[in-house]
Amino acid sequence: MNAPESHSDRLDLRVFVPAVLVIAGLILPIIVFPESGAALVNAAFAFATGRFGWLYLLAGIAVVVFLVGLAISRYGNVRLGGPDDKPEFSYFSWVAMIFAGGIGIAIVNWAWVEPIYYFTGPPFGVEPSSQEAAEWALTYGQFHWGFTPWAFYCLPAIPIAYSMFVHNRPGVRLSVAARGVLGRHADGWWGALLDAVVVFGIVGGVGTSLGLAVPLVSQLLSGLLGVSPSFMLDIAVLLIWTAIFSASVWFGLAKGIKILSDINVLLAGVLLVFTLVVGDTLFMVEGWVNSLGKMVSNFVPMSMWTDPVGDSSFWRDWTVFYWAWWIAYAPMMGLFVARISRGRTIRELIIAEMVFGSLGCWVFFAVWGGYALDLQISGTLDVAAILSAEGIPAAVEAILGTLPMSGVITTLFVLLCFIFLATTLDSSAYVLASVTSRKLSGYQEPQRKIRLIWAFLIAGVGVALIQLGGLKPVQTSTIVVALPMIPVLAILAWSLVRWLRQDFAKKVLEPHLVIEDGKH
Ligand code: NM2
Repeated sequence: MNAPESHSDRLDLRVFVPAVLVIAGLILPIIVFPESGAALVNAAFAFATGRFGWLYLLAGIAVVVFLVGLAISRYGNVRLGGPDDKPEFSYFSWVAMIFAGGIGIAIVNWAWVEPIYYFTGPPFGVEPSSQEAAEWALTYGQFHWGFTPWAFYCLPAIPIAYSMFVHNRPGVRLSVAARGVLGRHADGWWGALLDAVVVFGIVGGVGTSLGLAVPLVSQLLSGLLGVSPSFMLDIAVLLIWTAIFSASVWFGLAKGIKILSDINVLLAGVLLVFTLVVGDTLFMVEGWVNSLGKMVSNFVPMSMWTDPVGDSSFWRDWTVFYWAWWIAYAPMMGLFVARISRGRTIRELIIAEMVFGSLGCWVFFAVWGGYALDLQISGTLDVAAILSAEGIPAAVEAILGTLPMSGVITTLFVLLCFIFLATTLDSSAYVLASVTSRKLSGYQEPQRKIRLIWAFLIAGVGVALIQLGGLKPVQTSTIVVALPMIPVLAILAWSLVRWLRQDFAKKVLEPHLVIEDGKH
């Protein structure tokens, strides 16, 4: 283990100040000039997804092919760490942290309602609300939360972990992982720009997640407590959230983030099993099996469907939007997952993300999505009508209301919402603190003080966005940031391949393939 340099964990003002300025510089105008700010951001978004929608799709399938190839190749055996490095966490906690870090409040909103949107507005020119539409509805949920997005999450983690634990380079930053290609520019302006964009992406992303989460939880709480929704309730919800995730980030990886992630996964498991048992179990299970088959056999067409002749908007509105959203979170996830993956092999990392990450999301969509679709098709509850009239929080509340013991279940669900978002926020604050520390090694934790500063900054951005209504433009601009991230992903992959070739080509090829004489 490398002895950390003294003061290496101090706040690095050279990164912290520009990062805060970038956040303020991008968020303040949106809040101060809401109309022109929103118009500008929307134009940038329309440009990115309108002109470059195809690029997001190509990037998606390319990343899947690259990672599957890497996992199968002999480089998959390369251990992210020195010969004495043992994994820091148990397999369950490691996978739980990966899952809970990258999946937040979005899944508890969308798993219930996303299939309903697909059912009423299906792809491939299918008749809305038809049997075919129902099958695609379940399939697309699995696709948009499956291999491709998890591959986006996984890619940056590998070169970052490689730089941290194989090369033992200090600095938990994306620029460090791009060094294989950027060379010494990684320490100069290019590197600084890259890290500033990453910080903005993370703060914008978590700010938006908070903004999505507070209305949902406020709606559910106001129903449960019999109080009417108000600004004070929103702020109370936000304060509880801040207390939970600040505590978790204060206690650090092993005592805070890990424990909260374990609870997160277990509580989600309880609610999923409950829904599976009390709902039409067979419909959900059959729906899942069917949709996995449909996804596998249509994986390439779904991945590359740009509808050039029909020019429908499904692929842009959903696939491109989702790919961009996941890419926006990918640097945060890369930094976080790299930090917790010391001692794992490249193959293990790819399997944990692409297989177990996807599996986790699939279960949510199969069970909650299947349950909601069953309500819709059987006529028990017109979820689609509630969605279009009152929005997602009201639809989720109505769906929860159809479950037996709905009061208890809704209470547990609210608890799950709190924990699910908190586990994304604590990883984000942890990563931001690492990025803005001087030269942290992969063996150190960022200072508590810096972790808390970021926790409060995130909460502050959340309050400002809720209060001043800048949520949508900030979400949109976070997604716009995903476009320049596509070449960055390519640079990271290239860096990794270069390093692997330099460091391991001979080792990987020689010893394993020799058949010793006389042994046959
Ligand atoms: N993703 C998974 O709030 C959240 O759930 C953050 C969103 C990228 C769609 C992650």
